Amino acid sequence: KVLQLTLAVIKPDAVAHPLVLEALHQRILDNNFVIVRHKDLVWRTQDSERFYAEHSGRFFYQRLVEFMASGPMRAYILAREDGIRHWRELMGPTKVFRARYTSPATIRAQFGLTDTRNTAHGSDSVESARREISFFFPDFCVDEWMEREEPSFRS
Ligand code: DAT
Ligand code: MG
Repeated sequence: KVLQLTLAVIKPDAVAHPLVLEALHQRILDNNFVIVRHKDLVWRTQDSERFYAEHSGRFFYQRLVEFMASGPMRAYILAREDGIRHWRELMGPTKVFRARYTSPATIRAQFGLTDTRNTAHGSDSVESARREISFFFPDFCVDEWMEREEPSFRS
C-alpha cells in the first residue's frame, strides 16, 4: 500500500463545538494519520462556490455553499498508507441518516447534523487530493513533500 496525502476538513458545524473538534482531532491521531499541516480558516462565499463548482446546479448547492462559508473550518493535510480511502471510510457515507443506519461508528454518523451539515470532508481520489491540498494550502508542494519527507515514513 502506498503512502498518500489527503485533504481532510472539519466543517463549520463541528468546529462550532470545541469538544467535538477535539474528539475529531483525537480520532485522526488514533487512526494512524500523520498530521502534515493543519490550519483554521473561514471561507468567503466565492471560495465555497469555487471549491464545490462540480455541484453547481444541484438542489443542495446554495445551501452547501452558504453553510461552508458560515463559520470557521479546520483543514488538515493527512498522510497515511492508503490514506485517501482510510479517511473516507472513517468519515462514512455522505448522507448522515444513511451513515447512522449503515455505519454507526463513523464520524458522520456520530456527529453529522444533516446531509449538508455532515461534519467532515475528504478528498476522493489522488487527483482531487492534489487539487484540494493546493486549494487550501497554496504554498504546499505535494511532489516536494513526497520526495523529501516520504522516506522517513518507511521503517
Ligand atoms: P462527499 O462530501 O461525501 O464527497 P459529495 O462530493 O457528493 O459528497 O457532496 C459534497 C457535499 O455536498 C456533501 O459533503 C454534503 C453536500 N451534499 C451532497 N449531497 C447532498 C444531498 N443529497 N443533500 C444535501 N447535501 C448534500
Ligand atoms: Mg466529494
